[in-house]
Amino acid sequence: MEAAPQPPFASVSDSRLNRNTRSFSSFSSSSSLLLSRKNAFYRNKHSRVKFKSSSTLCLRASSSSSDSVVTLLDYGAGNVRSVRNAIRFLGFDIKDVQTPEDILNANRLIFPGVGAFAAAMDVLNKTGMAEALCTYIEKDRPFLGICLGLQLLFESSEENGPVNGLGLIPGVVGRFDSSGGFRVPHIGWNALQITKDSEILDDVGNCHVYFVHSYRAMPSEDNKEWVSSTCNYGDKFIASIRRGNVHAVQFHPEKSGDVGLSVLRRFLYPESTMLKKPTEGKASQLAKRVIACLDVRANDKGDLVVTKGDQYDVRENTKENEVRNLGKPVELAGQYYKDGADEISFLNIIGFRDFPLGDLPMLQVLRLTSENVFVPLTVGGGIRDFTDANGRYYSSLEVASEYFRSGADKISIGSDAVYVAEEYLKTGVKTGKSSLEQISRVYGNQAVVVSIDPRRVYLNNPDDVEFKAIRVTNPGPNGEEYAWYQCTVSGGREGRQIGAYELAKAVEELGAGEILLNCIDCDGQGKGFDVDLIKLISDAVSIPVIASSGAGAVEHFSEVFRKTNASAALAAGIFHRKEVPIQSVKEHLFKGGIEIRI
Ligand code: 1PR
Repeated sequence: MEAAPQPPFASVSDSRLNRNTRSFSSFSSSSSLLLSRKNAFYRNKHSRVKFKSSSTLCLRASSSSSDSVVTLLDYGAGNVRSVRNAIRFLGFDIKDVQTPEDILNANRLIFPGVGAFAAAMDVLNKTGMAEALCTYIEKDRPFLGICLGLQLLFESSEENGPVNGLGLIPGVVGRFDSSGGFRVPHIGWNALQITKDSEILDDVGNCHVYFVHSYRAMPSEDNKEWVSSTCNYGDKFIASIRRGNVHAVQFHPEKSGDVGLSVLRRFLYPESTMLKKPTEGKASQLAKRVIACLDVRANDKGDLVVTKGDQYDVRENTKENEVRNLGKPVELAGQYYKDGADEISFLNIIGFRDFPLGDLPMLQVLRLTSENVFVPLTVGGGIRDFTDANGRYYSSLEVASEYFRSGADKISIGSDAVYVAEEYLKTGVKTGKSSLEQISRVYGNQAVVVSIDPRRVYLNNPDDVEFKAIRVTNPGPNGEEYAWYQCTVSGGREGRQIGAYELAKAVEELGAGEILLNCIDCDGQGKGFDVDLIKLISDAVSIPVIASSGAGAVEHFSEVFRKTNASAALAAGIFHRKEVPIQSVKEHLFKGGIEIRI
């Protein structure tokens, strides 16, 4: 069993997060996050669960009693830190499964399946846990499977298969079909159609929950007695199952904000007297996401700060020429979560020159943020193979793994993806050894974002270059009507001989699950996204594209969603400078009929 966790939202002392002995962040202000959290639970002195509709408290479950312990089946294939954090946040201790007997003896078992189906089944079979799981579930013991933890209950999966599953539920897990224009992986906040009373979904109502997966199980006559909700994404797939005390969800409650926490809470406190919350939201389909991005780097004093550049120049235009400081990373991330950001990205913008695993404060930022922020976290910067000063070699997979272990749900690769794509386009060979291929093989495509940093190069004639050039809406400085988008590396410092279009298509083939599409010309300008570029790339690939750079007003968000196939829009400066709150963006989109998570 793990050591007792920090109380939720305990103030983090500056010493937990410092570089060069300087403090640069504390989470103390984020206690307001908890204070505003509605419907927190508490146990009174008789240890009975009560629901307090606008509680300011989230006390731990009685630590002496065995019902304050949740058994967690983590077979070590990936990041289950978020699930752990959510369980602790709700006041429970965690007992990790070490042997099959731990499963059989559990009072409550959570199985957050991660990684690939075949690899997971292999571990479960070899360790005897598959049999123990079947016995536990057949005895109708309290169980909650999450994501792959739902899929493994079925007969088999097509993922690198067919591969046999636990065989408890009739059906085959198959891949989403992207031929109808639906982007795969299915990433984002989608709506549930609840088909039967499942108790743990009582507060979901018409709210969105967060999905991230490429495979899904389908409802059928044979499994209809299990299905408690479905979701539409191209086809209608199983979003959750429930039979007796056995529950499983395809979405991620630990990443679905307050609504997701309520799902976990209802599983953890089954005998509570909680009232069903009135249905709020208006969810009907996959929502467009609004992402807050935090460019992070050390300033000249060595403090890790959130900064923001103009066209990637992050230094103030003063005599001192210091790095612009817009706040503390953990604190700002907590604030954006509270404000309704659907996702938060941290970009370590000088990761290309520092060794990221030497950058312990950045890892600490992730660890602390993930304790209290229950929406997806992406981290990028410096993910590549690296040999340190002592000659020790670290693979990009090791670097990414450390980010995942520290709380990242997705990693983002910038410069290295450019080198990898260049090599792939030159040789036509997938070596399987590149950062992109290795990380997506181990953690899944959905966990790998490629961040593209292109710069416009204007042309009079599109045939003047070997790269994809397009007619641009706003001609260049000399009246040029065309442009190609040249990829850069090292934070825009070096232009490469590859276009954003060629790069996007290559990295999709190599295993990227999503593209973060910046534009150096628009970055920090507040004049709107580069709609030409975003349309070009989002039409060229079938993975989700995040539009980035240039947001200056709420209208820029509706424009990019109306005119392109972007799945999400990211902004930095307007949020950091408090010019446009996230809620205003959401209200504007909602009023304009664009589906968003409320
Ligand atoms: O190359 O793998 O080490 O990754 C480095 C990462 O850091 C890349 O994702 C790259 O985009 C980012 N980066 C490097 N230098 C800078 C810089 O600004 N000097 N940040 C930088 C780029 C990220 C954008 C920005 C939007 C929105 N900024 O996503 O947040 O343009 O800004 P806005 O709304 O204020 O216009 P590697």
